[in-house]
Amino acid sequence: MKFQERVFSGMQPTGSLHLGNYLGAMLKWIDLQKTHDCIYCVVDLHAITVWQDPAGLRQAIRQVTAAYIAAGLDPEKSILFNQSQVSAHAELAWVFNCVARLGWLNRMTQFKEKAGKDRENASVGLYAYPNLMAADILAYRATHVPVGDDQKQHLELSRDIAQKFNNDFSDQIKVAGYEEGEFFPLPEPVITGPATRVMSLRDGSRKMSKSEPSEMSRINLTDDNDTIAKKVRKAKTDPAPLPSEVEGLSGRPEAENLVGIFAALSGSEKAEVLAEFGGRQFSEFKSALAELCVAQLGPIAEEARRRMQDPDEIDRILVNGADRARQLAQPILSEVKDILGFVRPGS
Ligand code: AQP
Repeated sequence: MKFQERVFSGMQPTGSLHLGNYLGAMLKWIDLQKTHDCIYCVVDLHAITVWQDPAGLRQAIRQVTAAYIAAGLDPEKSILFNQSQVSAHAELAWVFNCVARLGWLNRMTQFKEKAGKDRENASVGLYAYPNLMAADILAYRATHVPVGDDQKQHLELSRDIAQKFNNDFSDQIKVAGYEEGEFFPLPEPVITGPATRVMSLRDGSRKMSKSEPSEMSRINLTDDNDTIAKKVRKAKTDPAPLPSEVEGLSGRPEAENLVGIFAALSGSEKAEVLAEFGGRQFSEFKSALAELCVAQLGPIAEEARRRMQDPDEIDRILVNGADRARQLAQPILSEVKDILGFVRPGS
């Protein structure tokens, strides 16, 4: 069976979204709306895998939603909702907890990084996070998942889970009228463009991240124009001028990061950026980059702020999106229950 192409992706409401989220994922989300059926989610169930202050979480869910829409996500065209409103995510995640193997989860580098040395004290949810992510995607039989490079390993695990489910229940899947091994698609990561892993502005070896303590390490989608320009001006660089060729960026992570950001924001490639700025000093390049960041991100921040003044409207959008999402996920979940042998009304 050829699966109908469908896009799913999500972001955690664990703080303000940043330039890494925008370039690594959101720009692609917006682009894919033109060609695909898209489902975009504020993944609040994922957020609580680490402690969240409840009032802060509620605010962050609305803020992330406002940022999505301000960046160009159309909630009429795409389905936009917060994960906890659609119980199919949690239900299917439990099924996948029983499909995925401990050995698979033990290999996940993000758990190791996030749990750190205090592994014994990490939540079970943080460990099982990739199973919930597989459920998010497969509850809609999504075929394409636009994400940043850091999610590649989790996506591979989603594929393994889909494949194992298809194999483990192949007889029941055939009885349900599907071709062998074709109940769930194996979702494809969409990790493209010059900024699939945006690095910290203070340290070119660390990913730009919401949870990094230094505010100067990232550009938030809520920053005002002066703050954006200041952060770019103060970004760490090395003393040499920019190279003229992409190869000249190797071993210069901060330079490579800034050139990648410039390329992604201007819709070009690193080579084109270096063709223009090669041989020039960082001071000159940073002025141009600051201008570009302000021109692109400033209006998003302003529109998100405007939308945050009407939280009821944001909540209405999320409730409506959740209704649409439920209609897609429920029949798939019912089929999963039948395949597993659960008894339910009409089974
Ligand atoms: N630095 C990045 N460069 C490119 N893409 C990135 N993404 C995140 N950081 C970068 C992509 O953004 C999407 C949503 O990420 P998330 O909010 O679900 O969680 P995360 O990857 O854990 O993001 P953070 O900022 O690092 O959050 P914290 O600090 O809370 O862990 C994903 O597609 C991700 O790839």
